[in-house]
Amino acid sequence: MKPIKNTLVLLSYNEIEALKLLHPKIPFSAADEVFAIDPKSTDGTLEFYKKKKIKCYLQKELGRGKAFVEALKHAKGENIVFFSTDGNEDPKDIPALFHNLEKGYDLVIAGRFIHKKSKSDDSDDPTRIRKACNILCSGLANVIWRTGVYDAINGFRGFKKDAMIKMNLDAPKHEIEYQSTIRAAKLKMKIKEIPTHELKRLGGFRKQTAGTLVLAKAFALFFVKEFLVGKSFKETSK
Ligand SMILES: Nc1nc2c(ncn2[C@@H]2O[C@H](COP(=O)(O)OP(=O)(O)O)[C@@H](O)[C@H]2O)c(=O)[nH]1
Ligand SMILES: [Mg+2]
Repeated sequence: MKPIKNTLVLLSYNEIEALKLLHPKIPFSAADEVFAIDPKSTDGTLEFYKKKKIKCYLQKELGRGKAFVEALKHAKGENIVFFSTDGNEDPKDIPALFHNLEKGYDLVIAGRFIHKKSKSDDSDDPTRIRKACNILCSGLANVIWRTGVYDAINGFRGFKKDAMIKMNLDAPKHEIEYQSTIRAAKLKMKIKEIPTHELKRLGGFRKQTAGTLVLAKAFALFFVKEFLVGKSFKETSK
């Protein structure tokens, strides 16, 4: 039997509309192991996974951060790529994320900003305030921790499993991605950003329903907390 090297994690919360359209486009052959993490969707997502014989682990608590931590418990591969099934992420980028992890990077981020070939989906952000906040947060993390990336926040990313364990991530919600970029930099890990085109959501609705200002405040508070934590998170690492 082929050893499990690459694990693909599908993240969903009531995404049946997008999942049905995305499924034929996902390059499953790039992974040796595929499973989903889901906080008990009620729209047919779980039944779809069953029909397609995709193993699904149910989260006990809601939140993307909780989903990342749950995935880490189950992943057998040394390389883990997270793919959100709402249509925003281009499945064509999955092999490139695995490829860069295989090359030895600890964290590989699909970046939506600044790079010539990058593009963000701003269809629900007409004033571009959310985009500006994302770029600002990414810039601040770069100035303080030298992350070296333009997009510190996008959830479309891959980790070396060992690196993810060392990061000892504990942000419960959407701050998890920002936390992982910051902690990778604090630990002087090898980070790579590859350009991506963020696509439009395919049906369903955003789960992150808070307004831009509420989110900006949450990220600002998180930023201060991560600043105060410094490198002390390492002490509790397994
Ligand atoms: N497993 C899991 N997925 C989630 C959770 N919350 C959101 N997602 C998924 O994460 C992706 C992005 O979420 P969304 O709220 O749409 O955020 P946005 O893309 O930043 O607008 C979607 O595929 C959601 O279904 C959660 O608690 N658990
Ligand atoms: Mg989305």
